Amino acid sequence: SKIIQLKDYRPSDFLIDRVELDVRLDPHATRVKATLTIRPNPEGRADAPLVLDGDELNLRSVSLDGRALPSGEYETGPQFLSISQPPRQAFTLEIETELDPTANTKLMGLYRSSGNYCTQCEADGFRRITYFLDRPDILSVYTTRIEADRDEAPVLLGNGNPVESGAIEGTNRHFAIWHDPHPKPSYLFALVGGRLGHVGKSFTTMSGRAVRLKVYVEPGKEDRAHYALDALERSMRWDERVFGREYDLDEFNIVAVSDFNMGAMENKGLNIFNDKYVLASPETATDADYANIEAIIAHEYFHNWSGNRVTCRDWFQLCLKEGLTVFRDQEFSSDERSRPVHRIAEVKTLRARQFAEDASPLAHPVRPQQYREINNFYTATVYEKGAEIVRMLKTIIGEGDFRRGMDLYFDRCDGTAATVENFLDAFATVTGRDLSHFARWYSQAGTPRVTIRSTYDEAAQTYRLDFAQATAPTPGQPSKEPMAIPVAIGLVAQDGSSLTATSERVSPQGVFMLDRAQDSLSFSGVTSRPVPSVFRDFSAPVRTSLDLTNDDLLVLLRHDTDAFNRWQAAQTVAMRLLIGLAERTSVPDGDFDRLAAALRTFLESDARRDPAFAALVLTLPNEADVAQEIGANVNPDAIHRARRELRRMIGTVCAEPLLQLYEELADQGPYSPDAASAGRRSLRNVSLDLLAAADARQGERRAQAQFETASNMTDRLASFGVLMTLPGEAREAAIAAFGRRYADEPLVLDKWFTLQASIQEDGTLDRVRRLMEHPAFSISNPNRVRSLVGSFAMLNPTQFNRADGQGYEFVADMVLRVDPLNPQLAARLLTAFGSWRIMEPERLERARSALRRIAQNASLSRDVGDIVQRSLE
Ligand code: HT7
Ligand code: ZN
Repeated sequence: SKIIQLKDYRPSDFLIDRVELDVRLDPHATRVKATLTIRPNPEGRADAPLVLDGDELNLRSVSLDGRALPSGEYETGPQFLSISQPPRQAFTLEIETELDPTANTKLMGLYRSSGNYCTQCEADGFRRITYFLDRPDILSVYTTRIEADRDEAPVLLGNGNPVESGAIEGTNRHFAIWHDPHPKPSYLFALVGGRLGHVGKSFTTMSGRAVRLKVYVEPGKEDRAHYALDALERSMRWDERVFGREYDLDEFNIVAVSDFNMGAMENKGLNIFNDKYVLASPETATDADYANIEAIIAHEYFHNWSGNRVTCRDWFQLCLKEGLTVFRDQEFSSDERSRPVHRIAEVKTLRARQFAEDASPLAHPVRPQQYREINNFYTATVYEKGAEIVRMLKTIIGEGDFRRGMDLYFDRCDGTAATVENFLDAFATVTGRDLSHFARWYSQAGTPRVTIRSTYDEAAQTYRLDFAQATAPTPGQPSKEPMAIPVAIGLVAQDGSSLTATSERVSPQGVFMLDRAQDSLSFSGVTSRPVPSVFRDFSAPVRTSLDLTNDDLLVLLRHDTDAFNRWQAAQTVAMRLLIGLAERTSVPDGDFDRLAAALRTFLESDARRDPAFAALVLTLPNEADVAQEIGANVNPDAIHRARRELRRMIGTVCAEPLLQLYEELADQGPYSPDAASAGRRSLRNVSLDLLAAADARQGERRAQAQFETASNMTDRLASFGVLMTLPGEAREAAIAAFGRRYADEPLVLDKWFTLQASIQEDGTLDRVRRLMEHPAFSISNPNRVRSLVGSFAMLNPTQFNRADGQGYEFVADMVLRVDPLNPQLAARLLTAFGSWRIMEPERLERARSALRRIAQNASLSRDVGDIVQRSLE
């Protein structure tokens, strides 16, 4: 299929200034009348035909300036409508199409979820509603009239402001008209019709305008929408305070739906959400769910400026809105919660998803240069690495210039479809800097590795760090250039006292710019051999090799003023031990003892100050991280055994303080999702897990008791998770009890599916197969498929990567089964094969043959075809 290239971009030959849509909702025969005001683009070609995009559309009629077009004057198929000789001045095109939203299982365009009508147009779903110039640089003012049966769809929502609504006399139907004054690309179009309850409140913007905020959910679940509404209000206030951005319509509506391909969608004034990221109650949602809801509500709201008011010229610029908006939502969560704790969580996700992607056959630049299927580029690289680039920019130019640059960017680009160059230009203007080397972060794929060697000269009291950077080849980029890497750095004395050493190459903010392949940094006035603390707060998305001993690292754990690097130090030591255990290379016993002892001291002296941070320090790198770090010839069983063994050792040495914390941190008072309370729960639950790793029988009793008496989902699920690691009757009883208790709660059953699919035992594949027959499972609901099949593929390294290849074959079967229904979902599942090339030879061959079996299928979607082809290259 066709490859689309960034270098081929050219402006559209036509513009569409106004779109009037008249949508008559019907389960199988929805009628859409689109009246488009079109004119030739002065920047386009003069004699070009008008070619509109379509996808699976039924054309009913087409007329131009009020005249029905005879069939000789246009050409059409399900994928296009073209007029070879359109007028050379402005004209009106009226197109009528008919759709079957009930038959739409792809969840793109207009579809039904639990009987309600909703839309998803990003990236190219609008062409499934009407023929259009479905590209993000076509900005139009939309008016939408929606008509529906009153019983079927009492609530009718569109983009923008409500204009009019009423009954259609003599029928049981009614209508609503919405007008959105802000020109927008078609991917931000949305409508909703259905039976929905809501919660709402009024918000007064910084300039004093009143905005009605509403969150719509399944009737009866309104009490679970308050947290989302509160998060929305806090997001709006934050964007005013931190970025000076105000909301620009009279209403802001959020609708939760049960069938959704991704997390949520930022349609102008009408965000549509996967209900998993809206609905929350203490009994059904965990602390992590609350944090996700807050982050995603904020993310979609922040798109109103970074994405909607300033949109993307083309889909190659996706990171322009996504990377920037992830950065903004991360900053929001950091301000609302604990900054260091949030930073660690961000980096854990980045490493698990983006570093893995960058090391896989699917690696691509943050701004790709080509794609076959754009839906496959909503990736960790575009989102998470895209956010890291924005953060590095801020680190390099400083807070004041960053804000001035953002203001200039919004100012210059408001109402336009912009590029990454436009974004960087704003910062180049305010700082007077040349950012062309920095811009390489957008075009060069792969995670740089920075190697650092240290030399201390006691006589001269100098300390030197030698840096080298290198990036491994990625698909299409065999050789790499050096990157501009901000290294936030400090020196820590062995006894923890502060060091006043200086280097002129380190900025007053403590940042050294590494922009060559090799460079050195010298400090003078260093009175004793220090421990370097580099990449503080994870100042750049790189991997690091440092010549520090474990003892040096434990000094950092104890004394570093940078919380991120305290955590990182413990992770690095643990990673070394895990790799040693997994590869059976010799690790001196003393090394285990010293880590366990350091953690014990930490628990006794420090854990209570910041329980959330302590919980992170006590959580070992996960098995996939260890596999990544090993990088080749991986045996997942050995890694699993190693991690279990290290947990057991730490649980044993730290049993006393862990038990004390477990008892001390017991649930007090009613549940609150705030970060401090969540932090206490997380430390307590990490303690529960380590104690169970050290003593299975006692651990089982403790987990069982917590499971039965828990007063909130966080504690219940954590104890359920611990029970999953302990085979036996107690576990099976808990599984049955959980299943019965939440039989009518699909989102809670998703957690139940996930935890069972994650059991690292031989029987799990059969268990997953059986669960696919469970009445709550549905192959057409993305949340169900992701929680059962996706979790098996992504969260169960030993069973997905079974030595006999059955894990791969099962996931391949599922990809082939889901593909005809929902290609996007199938393609996502398939990305679980991302790490197949790092496996040991036997597994590697089995994974290859499963991938080949998929590739040989004649009727693959473009989505799956693209992923399987790139995975095998
Ligand atoms: N901008 C949104 C992306 C999205 C999406 C993309 C493809 C198919 C379905 C989709 N649903 C949402 C989400 C976001 O980043 O805010
Ligand atoms: Zn987004």
